[in-house]
Amino acid sequence: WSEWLGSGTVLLHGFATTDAAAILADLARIIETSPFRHMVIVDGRPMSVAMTNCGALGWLSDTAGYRYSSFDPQSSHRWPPMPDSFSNLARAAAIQAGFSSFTPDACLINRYAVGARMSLHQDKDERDFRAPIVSVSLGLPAVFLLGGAKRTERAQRLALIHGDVLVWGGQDRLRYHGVQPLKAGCHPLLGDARINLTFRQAG
Ligand code: MD5
Ligand code: FE
Repeated sequence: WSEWLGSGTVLLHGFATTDAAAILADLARIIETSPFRHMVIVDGRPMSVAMTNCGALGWLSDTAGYRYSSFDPQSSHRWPPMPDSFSNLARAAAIQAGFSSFTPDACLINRYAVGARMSLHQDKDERDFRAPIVSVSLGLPAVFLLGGAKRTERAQRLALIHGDVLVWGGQDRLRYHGVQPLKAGCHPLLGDARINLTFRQAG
């Protein structure tokens, strides 16, 4: 079932559950070419979340800042192509939320180990904020923080479990958000990790 959390935000409960095994099989091939790595932020400190990308553009962070690039700086090759299992799921989710022309060109893949977190931020490295963002949660559950348009607005806590898909569009596209430190657990498909796929139209 689906739940509207704001004028442009819809939570599609379990939308990715049936495709999860196929997606994880495709992910295993992606990380053979572009493995997960801890990118650093401007001050040189590594992020607790490990990341990689697939698709024409990949999101990067290093001491020069945040940006999208066609190339994986670690392999100096292009990011692996976005598998059909990924893009079909993202487009189907966007359609459910009323975005019929969403064509993701970037998929950031976040891997949370126990204790990994993402502090409150906005996603604003993309060219056109009119395109929505689709986010797929797999593996261990997480507590998602959904803030407002300003950092100072108090954040709502939201439990995201394996198979949940969120679509952020319209007014909600630029809300502050984050993820609380991952709690220990064991998921039958992913063990002690959470994987998040974030689909964007970045270019
Ligand atoms: C995660 N990742 O669970 C989240 C899912 C990221 C990131 O935040 O930047 O990699 S994406 C959640 C999201 C995306 C765009 C807008 C909003 C939330 N929002 O307005 O709340 O690893
Ligand atoms: Fe984000």
